[in-house]
Order: sequence, then C-alpha cells, then structure tokens
Amino acid sequence: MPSGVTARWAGLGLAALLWGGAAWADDVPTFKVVVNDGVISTQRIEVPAGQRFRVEVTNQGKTPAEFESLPLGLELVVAPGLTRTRVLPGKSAGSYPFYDEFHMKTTQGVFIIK
Ligand SMILES: [Cu+2]
Repeated sequence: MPSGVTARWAGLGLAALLWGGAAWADDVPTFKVVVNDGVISTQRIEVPAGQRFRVEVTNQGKTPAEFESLPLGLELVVAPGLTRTRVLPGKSAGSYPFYDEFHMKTTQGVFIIK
C-alpha cells in the first residue's frame, strides 16, 4: 500500500478512537466528593457493581487532601481549590473504605458496591 494511503487510514482510526472515547466517557456515572480541611461531604457512596465509575474530588479547604481507597487502588492528591477525577474499572460487590489520608480521624467513609 502506498504510504499516503496508510497514513490516511491511520488518521481515520485515530479519529474513531477519540470519538469512541468521548462517547464512552459520558456514559460513566460520576460520584462527587467535597473535602474541606478534614470535613468530608459524604461518608457513604453507593456504586453499581461491575460498572466503570468516576470519582470526582474537590478540595475546598486551605490544606491539601489525599482521597484514598486502598482496596479500590485509588489515591488522589488534591491541592486546595482544585478538583481531580479518576475513572475506576467495575468492581465486585462489597464495601471499600475510603478517607482523606491527611485528615484521617474525621473523613472515614465507605464505597458500597452492590
Ligand atoms: Cu496515601
């Protein structure tokens, strides 16, 4: 195949990939958490089992936060005033503890996946 044709096909493939990615991203349910210097907006987040989901963490405080769930493999350091997100793969049913590791005593919570 002439190299020009190959490049054209590669371009189409990339476009399809980007398009597919955008459509896929919109289908992922988002679970929002707000942290504020040791205050957390929720201590229970219910998520459907076996489905990808997005966690969005906003830090409204004046100190950094580290939103973490070790059994989910999730660790998000969030500077003051910022929001960070992570898409997680589908998980099996169970309860998965989370916390802001920089404010452990007051931010304990749990993902309930069912
Ligand atoms: Cu950590």
